Amino acid sequence: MPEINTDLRPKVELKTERPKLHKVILLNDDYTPRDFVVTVLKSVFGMNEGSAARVMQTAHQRGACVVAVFTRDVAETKATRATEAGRKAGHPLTFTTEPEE
Ligand code: TYC
Repeated sequence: MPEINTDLRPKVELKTERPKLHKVILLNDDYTPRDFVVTVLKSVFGMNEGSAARVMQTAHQRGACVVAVFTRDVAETKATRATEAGRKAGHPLTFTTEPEE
């Protein structure tokens, strides 16, 4: 005997989408002192000396380096703060953001 579905409640699918993550990217330039880059990475991104030095060195050698990923708001706020720290000290240091695929 075929069974008949007697449940008349509409099926509600609950979907909670994960917010898309955004990368903060450090760009190399020819002028910002290496120590300054490391100091900004430590203060804005909470990195330790070793990780900050590695990220700085990678950007220096390859032109850019992903610092970390965050939700869009946090990524943009941190990139702006870090870039402004450079401007305030007269350096062209630049951080950008881009969505992760
Ligand atoms: N290239 C800079 C120099 O030689 C140092 C530097 C490294 C600047 C990484 C920016 O994202 C950067 N003084």
